[in-house]
Amino acid sequence: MIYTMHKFTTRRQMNTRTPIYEGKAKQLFEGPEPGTLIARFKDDATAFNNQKKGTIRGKGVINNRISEYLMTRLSEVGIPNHFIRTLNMREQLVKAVEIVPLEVIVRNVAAGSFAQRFGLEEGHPIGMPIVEYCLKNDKLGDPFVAEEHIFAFDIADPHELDEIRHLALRINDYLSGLFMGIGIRVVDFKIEFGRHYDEEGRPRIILADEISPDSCRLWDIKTDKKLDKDRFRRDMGGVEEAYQEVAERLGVLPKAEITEISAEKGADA
Ligand code: ADP
Ligand code: AIR
Ligand code: ASP
Repeated sequence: MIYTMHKFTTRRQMNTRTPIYEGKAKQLFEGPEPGTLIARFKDDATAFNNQKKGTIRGKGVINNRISEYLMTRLSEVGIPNHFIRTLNMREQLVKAVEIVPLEVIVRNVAAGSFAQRFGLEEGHPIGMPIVEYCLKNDKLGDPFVAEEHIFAFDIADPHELDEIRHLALRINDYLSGLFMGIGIRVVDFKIEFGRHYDEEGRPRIILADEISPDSCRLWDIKTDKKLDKDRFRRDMGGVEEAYQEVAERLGVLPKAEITEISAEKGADA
């Protein structure tokens, strides 16, 4: 209800603003102050590097809220990140960073491409969390890269990569505990980092982009029910409901608002 006014503002603004970047799941606009950006979360969903396309109704609203919530909690435990504040149902203000073009993946349980690569059943436990790096390049299919590639191609220096790995593992610890508390296992996730420059022009590595059911594998602890984008990737049905369930369990979207989102026609038009 409290979002009604913002909703209209957003739609009007959308007609006059030009994104500076149009991604698969988000648009980026210039922010109101220098060094800021507005991230607008869309309902568009893609998988397998854009080969499969669709819409998940209400996803943008839910991911905006979930990402806000998780980034705020992570700030509280000292994980630096780009989130500044929520602007409306689909938009948040973030610090503009120079993205380190890596998809940083942390895995706790075998699933997806990892299960395939090593011939493991999905759900097979991994002895310790594993951090993997893929080059963020859709045209090349986000190829897997080793640390040596990262240094040789000047994607990040050893000090930065140390920081990225250290933060990724801390984020994994924190998220695993937080989701455990609501009966969800964090199977794996993808995060992105960027360089944020302070007033003296010194770069600092901070967490950027989003953390949401688009970027994580989240399974119900008791039933192993998938509550994430795999439902879309694998045509499992119940996609919207899964995103809603994560939001509800986290307590970030009251049921009444979820009903409103579900009923919204052309929410992302
Ligand atoms: P993609 O580019 O992979 O299609 P999205 O649709 O989510 O992904 O678009 C968001 C884009 O914004 C991503 O390319 C991501 O790297 C970039 N990004 C995320 N956070 C920031 C930030 N704080 N500053 C600059 N770029 C960012
Ligand atoms: N991921 C990777 N690229 C985009 C995304 N969202 C995420 C998946 C999964 C993890 O990274 O959502 O949580 C590992 O994906 P995969 O396909 O390599 O097993
Ligand atoms: N986000 C990537 C894509 O849009 C990969 C994925 O989520 O499957 O294709």
